[in-house]
Amino acid sequence: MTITITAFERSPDGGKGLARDTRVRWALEEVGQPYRVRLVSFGAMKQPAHLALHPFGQIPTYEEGNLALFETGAIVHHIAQHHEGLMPEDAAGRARAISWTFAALNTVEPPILELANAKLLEGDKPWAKERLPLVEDRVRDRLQQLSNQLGDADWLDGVFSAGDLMMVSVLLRLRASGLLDEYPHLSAYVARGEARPAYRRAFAAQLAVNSGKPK
Ligand code: GTB
Repeated sequence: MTITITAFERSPDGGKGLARDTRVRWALEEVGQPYRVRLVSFGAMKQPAHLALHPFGQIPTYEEGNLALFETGAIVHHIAQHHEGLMPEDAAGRARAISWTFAALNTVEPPILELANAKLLEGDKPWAKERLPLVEDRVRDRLQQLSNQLGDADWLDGVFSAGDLMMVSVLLRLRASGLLDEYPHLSAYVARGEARPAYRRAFAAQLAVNSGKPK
């Protein structure tokens, strides 16, 4: 059955791979599933046709036959459950991979988003300079904990899994801040993720959409 995802018609990052369709593309590439992409404008995302797929008017969405999903956690989990390549063989390993997926989304991503918002949305507020170091330190706390856990292992729990895919995707958002460079185990981990052929194909596909002339 054909898989169709949605992505920004033009991503605000200009193709750096930070919009969340990249993690879904990456998951599909890891499991070798072809997919189509429907590009949507910011305006179209808030129209009834898209809201029927995504109640919050966002990308990405995932359609496969009668099934329509939103939320990257749910989408990547669905892909991992139905295709080989993103989950360990054993039941306990699969459960732990799911824990890491949730940890990426619920524990590591929130302070990273807080930092992005502090810079992008609140950077011009009179209190922004005072608040920023506090927000950065909350990110550092999480990075230190994650780095302690990972050590010099390649992946979070043995073999590469959906948990690593999600964790690397979340950490990539930090690259421009320089914070990742303070944790060599984590920068090496992210680099390993980016070096995967499936990630490279996903990155190239989103770049092809976003590197063209202004539409
Ligand atoms: N929790 C949801 C999920 O994981 O699927 C979050 C989805 C989400 O935030 N989607 C964003 C969106 O549609 C795009 S990815 N925003 C439009 C809106 O809400 O109106 C977030 C994003 C956007 C841009 C950059 N960037 O330019 O660097 C990075 C990340």
